[in-house]
Amino acid sequence: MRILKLALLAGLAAVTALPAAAEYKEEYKISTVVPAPFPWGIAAEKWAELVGERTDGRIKMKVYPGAQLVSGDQTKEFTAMRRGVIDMAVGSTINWSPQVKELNIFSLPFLMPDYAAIDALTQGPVGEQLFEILRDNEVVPLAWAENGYREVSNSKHPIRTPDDLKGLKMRVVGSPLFNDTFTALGANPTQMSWADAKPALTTGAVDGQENPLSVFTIAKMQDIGQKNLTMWHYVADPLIFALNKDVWESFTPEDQEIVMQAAKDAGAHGIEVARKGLTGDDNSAVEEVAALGVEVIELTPEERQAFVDATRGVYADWKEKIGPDLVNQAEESIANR
Ligand code: X2X
Repeated sequence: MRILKLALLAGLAAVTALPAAAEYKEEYKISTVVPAPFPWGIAAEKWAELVGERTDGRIKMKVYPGAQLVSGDQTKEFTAMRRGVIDMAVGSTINWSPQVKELNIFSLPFLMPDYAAIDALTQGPVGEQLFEILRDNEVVPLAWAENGYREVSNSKHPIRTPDDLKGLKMRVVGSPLFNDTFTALGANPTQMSWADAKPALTTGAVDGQENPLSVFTIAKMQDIGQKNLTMWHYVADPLIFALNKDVWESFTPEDQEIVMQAAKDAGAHGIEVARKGLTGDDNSAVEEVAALGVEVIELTPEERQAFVDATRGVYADWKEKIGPDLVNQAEESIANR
């Protein structure tokens, strides 16, 4: 009798599991720009790992770094995901901002003075509104992670004042906002993908770049001539876990819940890794890069203010383009953080 009951239950389980399993793909591809051990790659790997574990392998996700699913052109990632060429991504707001203009908000120069300000945006009404906009674009956003505060480096000389940027050839990525910011500072910006950035820095085709400290150290930029690094915290780069809408809708409600919770857990882990050695009393990430022979410049509040002043026009201009209501909301969330 007992055996019969068990067999019956097993049969039932098989029947209920079948439709979902049959609909699922062999593998879901997650696009990222950088792999582990960059905090970004770690966050994406963690997502895949947690989903694999929690669905008993029903949903298999694999990370494809280097924006390889879009031939290295990271600013095409969002469109590819929307169209279903890419199933899912852990993507940078910078790389998606050419298609979703509101995502430029995180690249407004000197909007977010500290980590609490980033959190006030991603975890508050601004984050909600941005997720709503992404949903309107046939993409399902689930959670946030972090690339980090983007610091400026170059091969020529230390940067302490806007004047020091004059004439420097800078590699930038994303929307024209980055061109505008560096042009306002007197530099000579060139848009290029991450895949092209390292060769351009190596040959001296460009003098400098801006990226989070973790990207600087893991990519060993000190070895390609980037000897001067200024900690100006001018913008920070949150990451978003998202899926193509049809892929999302193909999952059972139970699996949707698992995929979403796994993204939140992986995001929290990724943020912790991204901020390691950069918060509170722990300045070890900065000390490590200085120990590699890089001249690290920490600006005084007055020195930093000169960069803020030089980019106010760009801020005002892009506040209009992004949407004044959204930016006002961001300013309010930051003031009340
Ligand atoms: O290309 C960059 O600079 C990077 C890796 O930080 C992004 O994808 C935004």
